[in-house]
Amino acid sequence: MYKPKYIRNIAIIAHIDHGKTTMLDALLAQSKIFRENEKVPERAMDSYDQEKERGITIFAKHTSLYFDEYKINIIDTPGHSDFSGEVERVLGMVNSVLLLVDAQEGPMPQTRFVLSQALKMGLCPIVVLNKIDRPNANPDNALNLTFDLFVELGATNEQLDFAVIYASGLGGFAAKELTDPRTDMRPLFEMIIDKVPAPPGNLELPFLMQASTLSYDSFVGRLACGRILEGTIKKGQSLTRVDKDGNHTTHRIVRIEGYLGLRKVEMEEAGVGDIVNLAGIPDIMIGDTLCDPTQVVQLPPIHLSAPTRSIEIPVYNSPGAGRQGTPGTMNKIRDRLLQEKKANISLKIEMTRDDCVEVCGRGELHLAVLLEAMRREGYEFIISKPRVILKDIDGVQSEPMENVHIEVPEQYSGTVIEELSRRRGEMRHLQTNEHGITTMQFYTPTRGLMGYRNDFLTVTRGLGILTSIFDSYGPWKGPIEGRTRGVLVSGNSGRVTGYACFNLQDRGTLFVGPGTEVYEGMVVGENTRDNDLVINVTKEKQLTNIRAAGSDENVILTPPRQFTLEQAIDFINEDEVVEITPKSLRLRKRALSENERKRGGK
Ligand SMILES: Nc1nc2c(ncn2[C@@H]2O[C@H](COP(=O)(O)OP(=O)(O)OP(=O)(O)O)[C@@H](O)[C@H]2O)c(=O)[nH]1
Ligand SMILES: [Mg+2]
Repeated sequence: MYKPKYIRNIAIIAHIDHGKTTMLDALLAQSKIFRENEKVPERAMDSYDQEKERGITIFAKHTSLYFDEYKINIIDTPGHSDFSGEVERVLGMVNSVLLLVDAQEGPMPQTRFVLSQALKMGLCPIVVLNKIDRPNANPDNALNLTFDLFVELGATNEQLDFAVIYASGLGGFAAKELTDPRTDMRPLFEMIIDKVPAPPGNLELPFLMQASTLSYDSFVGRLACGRILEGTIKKGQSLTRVDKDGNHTTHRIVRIEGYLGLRKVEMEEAGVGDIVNLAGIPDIMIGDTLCDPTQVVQLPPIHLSAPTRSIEIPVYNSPGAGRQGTPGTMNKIRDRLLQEKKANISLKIEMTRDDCVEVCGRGELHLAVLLEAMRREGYEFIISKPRVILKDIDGVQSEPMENVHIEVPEQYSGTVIEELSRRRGEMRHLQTNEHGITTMQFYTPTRGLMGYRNDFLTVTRGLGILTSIFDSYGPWKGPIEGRTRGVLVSGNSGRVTGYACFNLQDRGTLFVGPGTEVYEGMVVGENTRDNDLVINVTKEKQLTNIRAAGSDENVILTPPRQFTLEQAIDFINEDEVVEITPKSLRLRKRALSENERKRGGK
């Protein structure tokens, strides 16, 4: 007989890279759902292609495992602040969270955000001081700082009395005390069973669930995932779906799905407290209520913070349009984005104009993941520079402000401070530790951070860490000058020659190498000066009598700078666009509209 008291629902939350997905690997590996000789792949839950490539979690995902007679439903969440909507969305499904804190780094900006969300939901977190195997781990200090953070965020007494455990996901062990033997994950499993409350709800009441996540299966279509709040459901039974506008439709549930480790399992029935996927409601949306047809109710919508920046996908009219992919007609792009809007609720898509679509998201990476997915599906399109979404708050023009956390080797701190101050950042904290690493915190307009990430990496020679997270809307900070350097623009079409590159490399940094096809108006490099410069990158060496055979191959070229999609988005100015095709990523100049010219391109 199914008993909700043997269910535990928990999410793993933390700052980026604090080890959530690796922790899940260890829990999966030790929950006896794998055969003896079966290995859990590294970061098994990061199953989406872009997650594997980028080494970060993008979507929240759940799985189920068993420990003794308990079924534990665990949700892995992303730590990057661009995907914080994923965390907000799933907290309603769980009854507690594992708050992972890197024992070396201590709490970081996203720790603060995810913890504040969990506390607001009334959850009592379990604090896991993770990565205690690291050489400079200082779990006591990390614990003190975490406690301070709870206090600062207004935790209740019950929340402040949190359970603590020390662990290493990589090492596959957890320990209640630092002096305990470090054997396996059993202490963490036991703590989850002991401290996480069993889900509330009544098996006898009519069925009730809210769709918190959607997934898709080519056979049964869209599946709604959520925690069953009341009652039970059997395959073949009918349910009423209530959408956000209060409309009712009734559907037969054709499949109930759960997980067992990395495998999907079909279930004949499911009951209150369990987290399941239901198929049979073709156009279900996130936030919709599913209930018994005899007792229709509407649950309050899932609230997510609004996006802070937007980009435009204008009509595509480049010289190369359609050569490498599906020509991006506005209608096709619109259809694709509408599809996205159904599942990706932290994105907002505006289709108010004929000549472009506006996509609003939380950050460059959030937008880049969608654009990259479209590109891989064969779409070809252009995008404009992101803009922040402004708001009128009590008659005051306001803009999004972010908390920026920076760690750099001490010698670079001066340049960073100078640049962020120019970008209207206010320094809130500055400290250099015994290892010569300077930690800084700034309160900065989102606008001021745009275009800064590339620069930051160059200036700190890739050794700096910059994370930022939306804080709140604040009064407009006045004009901020963007990129301080101009670009090199190709004045003609053709193939880039090594000869031209060699002669031009003193002018700045090239983005193209010999053999690349370019066209007029394409941005092919960054100027060392502040103006834009039209250049000829296709110039051939004049044949002369003294030319030695093969001399062209002997020139030594600096390798061109390659952009990732989010770096390209970060780099461009208002009068430039990124052209995205399945095979390439190009930057180019675009004509400004009359209105934009009046605004001065800002
Ligand atoms: N030393 C040590 N390294 C760890 C441990 N757990 C994870 N790591 C490393 O930390 C990095 C990030 O691990 P992930 O598990 O992907 O972190 P995450 O929290 O899931 O990251 P996001 O999903 O992107 O927020 C990887 O390089 C891991 O190998 C640990 O216990 N000890
Ligand atoms: Mg992860």
